[in-house]
Amino acid sequence: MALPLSISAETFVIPFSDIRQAIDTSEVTVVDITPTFTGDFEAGWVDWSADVGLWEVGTPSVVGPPSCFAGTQCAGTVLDGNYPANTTSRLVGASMQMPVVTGFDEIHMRFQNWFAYGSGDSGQVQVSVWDSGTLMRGAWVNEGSAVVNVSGAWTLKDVDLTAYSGERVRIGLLHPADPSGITVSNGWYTDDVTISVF
Ligand SMILES: [Ca+2]
Repeated sequence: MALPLSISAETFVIPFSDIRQAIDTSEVTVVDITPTFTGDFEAGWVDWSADVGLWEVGTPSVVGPPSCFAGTQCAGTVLDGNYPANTTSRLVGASMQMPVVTGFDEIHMRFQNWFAYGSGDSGQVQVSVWDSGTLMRGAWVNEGSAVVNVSGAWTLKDVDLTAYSGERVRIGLLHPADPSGITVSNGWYTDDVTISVF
């Protein structure tokens, strides 16, 4: 008895309605943010900026992680050396309209980070809310736990930003270094920043 040697292409056609259903029932929704939010740094700074020039976008060398988490570009506090003492610098994301979530839905900022901090130094995720009444950006507010000590590898950090449902915000990664030059280290590196609704 001969076995069939070819299979019709129609065998593998999946109706579009089935694909949509599969996506709709997944637990993670990638948020459509305006303007486009890019967190992989592969195209450079794009919609990111930094106050004080300590944060850089590119490829780590000399110190820090052996490579970016993904691709060839990431952000870090001085890519090719230790951060200097007594210099504070904040990596700032684009102005983003956070989605409105209700019930048990939560907004999370997730990113990969690699860090090596000296005693007294740490990294901190912050959020600043746009006030449409005063047309001013609000003060930076710390969110999530501080980044301290040494990661030893790229690790996933998750910060709950559900409190900013419906707000227009900027996210920041604050690198504050104390005046002690003895305790400087490699610093904080980040890659693949995402904002998602769970
Ligand atoms: Ca990257």
